[in-house]
Amino acid sequence: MRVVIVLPTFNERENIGRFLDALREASPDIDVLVVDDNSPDGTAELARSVGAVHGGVTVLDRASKEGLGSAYRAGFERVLADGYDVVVSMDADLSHDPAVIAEMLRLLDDGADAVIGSRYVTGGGTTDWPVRRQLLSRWGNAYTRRILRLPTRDCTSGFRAYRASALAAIEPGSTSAEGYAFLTELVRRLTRHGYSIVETPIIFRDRTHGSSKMSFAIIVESMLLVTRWGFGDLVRRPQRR
Ligand SMILES: Nc1nc2c(ncn2[C@@H]2O[C@H](COP(=O)(O)OP(=O)(O)OP(=O)(O)O)[C@@H](O)[C@H]2O)c(=O)[nH]1
Ligand SMILES: [Mg+2]
Repeated sequence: MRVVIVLPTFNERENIGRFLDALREASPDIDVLVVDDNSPDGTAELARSVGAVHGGVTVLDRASKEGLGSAYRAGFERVLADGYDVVVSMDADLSHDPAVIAEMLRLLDDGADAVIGSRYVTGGGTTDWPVRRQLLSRWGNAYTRRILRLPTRDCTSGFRAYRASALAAIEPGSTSAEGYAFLTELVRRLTRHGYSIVETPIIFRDRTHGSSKMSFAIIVESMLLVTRWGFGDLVRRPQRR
């Protein structure tokens, strides 16, 4: 089974080396595609030099910072064309523990089409997050789940594994969201296509190096898109009966 991690990075120089080291320790055979948006701090060069030592690391260089959704679209397009069997997504800031990947692969093997590393199922959680960040994420996820009638407790976790055939079928290239709403958009499409999504608990650790790219605009985009999708569903629903 050929597995690849799509790893979007922007200014993760302090994390990328540590991330690749930890990944190689946990999963020596998994390839990595770093999708870097021309980070001014030299993340891409460092990823290349550490990657040359470890092997199996490719860097996709993009011209400028275009957002998480756009980075994933480019990365997914590349790895799906390359014929991988499983596509994993992770953050580069050490918030996601690479040791969990083995469990995700086991769940795919058991028949899941996608596995979400979930903070909001029993055994999952976040550490070191300020209360306002915890509330925002919890409230946002509860709202998203309810208004879009999604089966998952954590719709915005970036730590996931997809069966490549399922990911290709939902056509990530035609999504529109720029921020983390992109992740909700994929859950929504997987659900609509009838794919099985399994959540496995993760403990999300807040980054200790580098700075967050979360912005007010990204939060607003997510709330507006979720609300718009939800109302769209409401208008369409009676016609489907
Ligand atoms: N290529 C690319 N990567 C990005 C972009 N924005 C964020 N990332 C990366 O995507 C991953 C997750 O980023 P975010 O979900 O925005 O959150 P964050 O910056 O880690 O902020 P925290 O909330 O503190 O975790 C990290 O590896 C970031 O470096 C972007 O515009 N382009
Ligand atoms: Mg992060």
